[in-house]
Amino acid sequence: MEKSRSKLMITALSVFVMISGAYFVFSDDIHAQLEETIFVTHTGAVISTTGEVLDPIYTSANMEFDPMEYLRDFDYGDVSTLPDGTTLREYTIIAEDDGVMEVAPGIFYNAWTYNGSVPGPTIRATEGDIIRINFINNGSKEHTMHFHGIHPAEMDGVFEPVGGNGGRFTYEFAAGPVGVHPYHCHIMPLEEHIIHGLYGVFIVDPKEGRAPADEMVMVLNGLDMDFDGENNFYAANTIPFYYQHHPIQINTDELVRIYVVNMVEFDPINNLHLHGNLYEYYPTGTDLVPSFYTDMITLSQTERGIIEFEYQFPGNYLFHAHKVEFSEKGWVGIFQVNENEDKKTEDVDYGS
Ligand SMILES: [Cu+2]
Repeated sequence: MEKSRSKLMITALSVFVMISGAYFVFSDDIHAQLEETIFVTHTGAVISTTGEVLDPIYTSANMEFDPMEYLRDFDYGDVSTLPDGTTLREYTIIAEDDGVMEVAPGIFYNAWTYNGSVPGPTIRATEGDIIRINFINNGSKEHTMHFHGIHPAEMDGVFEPVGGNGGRFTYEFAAGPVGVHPYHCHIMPLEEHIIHGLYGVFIVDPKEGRAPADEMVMVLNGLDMDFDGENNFYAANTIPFYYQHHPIQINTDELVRIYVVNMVEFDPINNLHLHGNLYEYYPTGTDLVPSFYTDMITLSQTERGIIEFEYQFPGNYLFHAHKVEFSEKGWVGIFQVNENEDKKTEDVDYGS
């Protein structure tokens, strides 16, 4: 009798512990689910919801971005010659922060842009050219342009915030050093201004030039759709999976040169793996002699370089992050290597 009573008490006690445990586990979830968020949309409407907030899903898409066009598009500016013979390259860059871009079917991103795209235009010059940028901030927040490279402090785009609604600033400096550099907004909170899209690529060519090549720009970027400090998608040039669905056409026996810049925030590293080949790698592009011959580079925030390769055999070859999570969330593409009719040599029968 005594034995069965204590057994009953133990059973009752364990049921109580289980139920209370379950309450503590589930009550947090329930409260989290019921938490209301109130916010103002870009159209001025006040929305209250207990659901997950994507910013903003209710305005229409108003941005066009073609990753294939961006890939090989270099902006040399309006060119003139100064009295001392130096080349002057002038640009007008307009910042905005109310863009909405459909980055995947039905998935909209609140993009902040330089000249209406993410990334902004690829600014290209020869070492020693004078770069003059007429910067206009048509956004609602303060923005700047901060270039990586060598220039005076007041041209660094950090301590001179440019006010929204038409604020202006003229950045002027000599292009240098030779290489590939990022530019981006440098207003705090920096992560927010970068993750929304205010960045681009600045290429400084050596005076003697580089060997002729099929040249491209790849900005490796992440998209934090719900702005919780974690990326939901990854890409080369903004649109997840774009170059997998639209393979980049290149030719056998033709030099390909890619200016690669890693702008992924939040994740400490990114990387780039090429299939069926290896490439010469020039870190930051500052040297004309490659540092590595590899099929894998690892890049931290704003780390960049130039990769060069030629394909011997035609066919489809993947390139992607070997951080598999990133490739499965969009950072993957294909080079479709076509037989180079100009350089076609004797056919060799491999593998038979
Ligand atoms: Cu900004």
